[in-house]
Amino acid sequence: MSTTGTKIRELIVTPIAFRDPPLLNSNGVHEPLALRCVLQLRLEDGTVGLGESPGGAVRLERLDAAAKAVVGLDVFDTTAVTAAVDAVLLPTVPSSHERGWTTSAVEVACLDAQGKLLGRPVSDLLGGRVRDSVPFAGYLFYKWGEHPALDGREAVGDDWGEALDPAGIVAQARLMRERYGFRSFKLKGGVFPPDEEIAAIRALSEAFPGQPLRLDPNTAWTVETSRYVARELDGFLEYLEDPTATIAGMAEVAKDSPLPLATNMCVIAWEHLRPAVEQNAVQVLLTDHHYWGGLRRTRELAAVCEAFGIALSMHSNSHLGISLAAMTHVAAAIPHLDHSCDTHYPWNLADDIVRPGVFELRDGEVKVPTGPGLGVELDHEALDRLHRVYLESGMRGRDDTGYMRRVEPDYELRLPRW
Ligand code: GKR
Ligand code: MG
Repeated sequence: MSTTGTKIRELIVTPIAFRDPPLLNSNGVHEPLALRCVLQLRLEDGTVGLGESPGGAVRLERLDAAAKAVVGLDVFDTTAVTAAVDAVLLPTVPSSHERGWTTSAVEVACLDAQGKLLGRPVSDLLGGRVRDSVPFAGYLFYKWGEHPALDGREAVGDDWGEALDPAGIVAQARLMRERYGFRSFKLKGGVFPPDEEIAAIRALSEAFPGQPLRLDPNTAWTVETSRYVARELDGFLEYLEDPTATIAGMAEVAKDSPLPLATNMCVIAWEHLRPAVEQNAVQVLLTDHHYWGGLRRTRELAAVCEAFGIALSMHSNSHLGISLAAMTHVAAAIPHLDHSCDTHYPWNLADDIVRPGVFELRDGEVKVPTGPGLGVELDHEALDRLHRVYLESGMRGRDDTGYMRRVEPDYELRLPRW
């Protein structure tokens, strides 16, 4: 194929804001809006590749810098594209993890464009799919029934209702099952004292016998508390996720934990793998192509994990359909994906920016799109609308703690809390 048409003409980055319910976590509560950036990578022949990245002013600024660095490069030379973006960020962004958020989004857009040029799905560019559909877990959150009235804004409810105790969590899981057919569940913990969250997991286990369950308090616990919870939940969880902070802390817990420990917090860059393996800190890694360097690097990461006997799962943040497409393609191409993937999609899909019809979460799974590239089409009207929401909101970063304090002024962020 000649390279005349495959050069990158421009990268358009559009910041958007979309609705998010009041989901609670160890840092506070989700704000009424979540931020993402949508990437449109236009080639000289007019082909457009799509990408999606977490939003906010800092990430937007980096993506804008990346947009300038990639013009004129060949879309098939993702090594050069990544190197160009990395080089432009390096002087101001020393963390490889942080640079990864930008390089990953650009790589996904390149792969989408490549797939469109070749008429092949992205999973083929990753070596081919080993499964036709990808299992996802129902991601359960403690939550308020509505975003309270604040700053002259009226209260905003949703059709999930309140979930602040074990019965509420079981009811939410039933709704998730009814709407999307999930066959495994993850509970976001770190919100209530550990015994209450242990009770919620036991209630889920009783309501859904035999279904894989996991609990993730996002480092809300000390090593001692983590050990206690691991003992209490032995036999109830497939893994315990980020009970405590740091590789060393997780390694302490792992020493006598009857449960495998998982992370998407202490092993988030290539340089973390060696100490994590040496200390046997984690037995399950939640990959996330959004910061591990893209879809191809995620496949490489999977091979490294396989070599060291670390099982694989997948992390997610609030996201929309381009990200779901990318997650689905890479999960389809990873031979040993040991657990269902996380996704926030049910919480956010009402504001999607891809045209409906391609994706359906059914029986807890998403069919791998077989059309060219990621297999999704941008809904330009939705994109324009959500861009206006972003501009009007004035919101430029995620602040779960600040929002919580505006609603409950005495709230203090403490990690570990218990
Ligand atoms: O959305 O509140 C949340 C989650 O806590 C998210 O921010 C985490 O990144 O889902 C994530 C996790 O598994 O840690
Ligand atoms: Mg997690």
